[in-house]
Amino acid sequence: MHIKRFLAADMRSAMRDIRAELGADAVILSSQAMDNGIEVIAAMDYDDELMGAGEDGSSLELPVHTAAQTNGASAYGRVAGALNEANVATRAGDGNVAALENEIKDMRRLLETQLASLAWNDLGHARPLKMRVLRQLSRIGIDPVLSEQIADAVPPMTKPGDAWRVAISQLANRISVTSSDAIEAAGVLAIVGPTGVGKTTTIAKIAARFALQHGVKSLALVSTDTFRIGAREQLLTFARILGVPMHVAESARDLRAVLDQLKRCKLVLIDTAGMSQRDIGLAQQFATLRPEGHDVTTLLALSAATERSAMRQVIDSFRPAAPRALVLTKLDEAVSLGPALSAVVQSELPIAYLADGQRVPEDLQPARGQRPWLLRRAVELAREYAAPQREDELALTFGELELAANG
Ligand SMILES: Nc1nc2c(ncn2[C@@H]2O[C@H](COP(=O)(O)OP(=O)(O)O)[C@@H](O)[C@H]2O)c(=O)[nH]1
Ligand SMILES: [Mg+2]
Repeated sequence: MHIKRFLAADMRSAMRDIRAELGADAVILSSQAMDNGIEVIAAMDYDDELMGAGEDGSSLELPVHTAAQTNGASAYGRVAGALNEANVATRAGDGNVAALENEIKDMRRLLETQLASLAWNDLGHARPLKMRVLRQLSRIGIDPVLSEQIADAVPPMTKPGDAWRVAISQLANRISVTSSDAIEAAGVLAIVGPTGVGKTTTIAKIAARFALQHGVKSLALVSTDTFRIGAREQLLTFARILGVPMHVAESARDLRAVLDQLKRCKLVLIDTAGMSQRDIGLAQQFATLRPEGHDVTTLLALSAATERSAMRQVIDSFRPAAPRALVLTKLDEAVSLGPALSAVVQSELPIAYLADGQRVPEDLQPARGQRPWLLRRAVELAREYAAPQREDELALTFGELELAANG
């Protein structure tokens, strides 16, 4: 393909110059507004035999590797054909710049799609093992960027039969868990997270577990969820059943007073409201109590049934609350554990507890020792529920990542 750069005052004169120099079959690859006009990259009509055979240094070799040559040629042929059509449309359209720019955008997108698809095909030839691992991780619902990291960490010489096991252990290594005993020993635990993820239920479960082991004398519950009567009542009901006191704190100042009162308790559990700015603001103030001797350990509750993009948003929103660990809830409702596991890895936080049902306290497990279970479950769910994979989506997702990684 013979590619040349044109500078002109406007698109119309650029088109004229391109036509004069490269002929009527020249195709536009991109255009960009410059300070004093427009820069257009144009190419002579695509020719299989001329691929990368520029003599004057102005030609660029597109990154097609031999292994994908057959595939590549047809993909480029399609792109070139489409570009030609755009060119014809432009000539007929008599310089409608906006329409032309849209065409160019479409063409560029098409080109990118095709390049991604070539990169994906290429990977199949060059690193079939990596491609297989990527397919499997994608089936589990693992984030693509994380999947790339994991697949790259599988040594290329791994026996095909071992690759998946190695990949899963690579994933497991990136998930950290913490001891719930150590967390509870910290003394004051607050659970933050979006409304409805199971914060209050988790507080009740932790309280009940603690009461079973240590009795209720050194245990107290605090609610900062002062907006919704129902929410407070819910905690109060649990508190009554357990026979532990429940306190209410509306502000950081209230909380300081309550915590002063509860200094002798071994475990104080703080239930919070949700995700409004006020809730996050209050959670942020937990840290300000530290210099006064109230070291509040914050746990972020994440529902495993949340989808990937929302998961990321939750983690970002609660960063100011400086959570020390995660509680993964609703594991019994999730149809894929990919989003949760990806979020755990990307949050760089350890998991403290796993919740897999509504029963208090049975459906809460310390996360310690549960990693194999989590991964097994992730694989089982994928087997049971994952939709068939679409080759074009895989190609687009991973092809683009491959292109980005290979420059
Ligand atoms: N299936 C399932 N439901 C849960 C779990 N944890 C909490 N729930 C339910 O989710 C709903 C909201 O829980 P709640 O503790 O009030 O959430 P909060 O708004 O974060 O305090 C309630 O119906 C709980 O019974 C869990 O692990 N699995
Ligand atoms: Mg609640």
